[in-house]
Amino acid sequence: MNNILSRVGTLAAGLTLVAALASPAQAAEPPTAAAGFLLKIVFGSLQAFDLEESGEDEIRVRIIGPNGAEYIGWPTNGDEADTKAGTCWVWEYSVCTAGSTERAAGAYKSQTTVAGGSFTIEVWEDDHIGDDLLLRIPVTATGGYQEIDAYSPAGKGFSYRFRGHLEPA
Ligand SMILES: [Ca+2]
Ligand SMILES: [Ca+2]
Ligand SMILES: [Ca+2]
Repeated sequence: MNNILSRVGTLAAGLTLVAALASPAQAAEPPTAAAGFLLKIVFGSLQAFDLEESGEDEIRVRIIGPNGAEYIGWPTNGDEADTKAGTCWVWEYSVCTAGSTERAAGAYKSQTTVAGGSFTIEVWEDDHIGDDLLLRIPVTATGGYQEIDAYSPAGKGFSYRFRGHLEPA
């Protein structure tokens, strides 16, 4: 995992990092009925209702594995996406509200987990001193199709919504 972690940010765009997010400790646990059943983390859309900054937020999506390893989610080149208020980035499907401006988000890096596996989806805003956490979505995989739907906490001065799901890989 250290090796994978050290390569974050340097992976060539287009290289699919299909990394099982199960930690070695998890893999050593007694098998359950669904052990080893792979689930794909699917990104649907990400809507910016209100920005953290004025003008544009520079955002990125990361997936944090159970051992703390950080994986690039989007943009796949490790950069950030300039986002205006009202923008709704669409990966695989739109759950954008009326009045938003839908934009094709392009590719994201597909990751997999297993039934019972835990990971966290984070959306960050790039800043000069200390980036701003826009969304933090802890997920524990139930083993089947599972919706992921999260809003920024109220009262933060910004508002984002991430939609996605888990599905059998
Ligand atoms: Ca900005
Ligand atoms: Ca910024
Ligand atoms: Ca900021």
